[in-house]
Amino acid sequence: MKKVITYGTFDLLHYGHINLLRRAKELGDYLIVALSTDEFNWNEKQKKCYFTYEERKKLLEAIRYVDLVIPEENWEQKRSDVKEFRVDTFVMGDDWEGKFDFLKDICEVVYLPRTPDISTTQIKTDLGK
Ligand code: C2G
Repeated sequence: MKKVITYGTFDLLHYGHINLLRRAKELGDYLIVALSTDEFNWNEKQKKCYFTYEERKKLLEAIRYVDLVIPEENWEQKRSDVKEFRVDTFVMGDDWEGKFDFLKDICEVVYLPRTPDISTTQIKTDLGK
C-alpha cells in the first residue's frame, strides 16, 4: 500500500484544497493529512483560523480522498511522521517548492501546482467587502 502525506491549515476549506488532496491521493492508496493545530497556526504561521482544529479535522475527514488526519504541532515532525507512518510520498503545493527537499533521503517529495485564483485570504477579503 503506497502511503502519501501532506500538511496544511485547510481553513475555510475551498476547491484549491480539494484539488490538492485529490491529486495527492492519486499518487498512492492512502492519504494522511497532517493538520496544523490552532497553536501551531498562531505561533508559527501567524494564522488565526476561522474554524478550530476539531472543526477543520471533521471537514477533512469527510473528504473521500482523506484516509487519516493527524495534528501538525511543529515544523520538525515531518521526518518522524514519514518514518512512523511508513510514508512513500510527501506532497505539498508548489508555493513550498524546494522547502522540503531535505526529506528526499526517506521518501519521494512532490510539489503540485497550486490552484490559481483561490485562497482563504482572498475569500476573507471578498467577504469583507
Ligand atoms: N493550496 C493549493 N492551491 C490553493 C491554495 C492552497 O494547492 N489555491 C495547497 C497549498 O499549496 C498546501 C495546501 O493546499 O499544499 C494547504 O494550504 P494551506 O492550508 O494554506 O497550508 P499552509 O498554510 O501552506 O501549511 O508544514 C507545512 C504547512 O503546514 C503548510
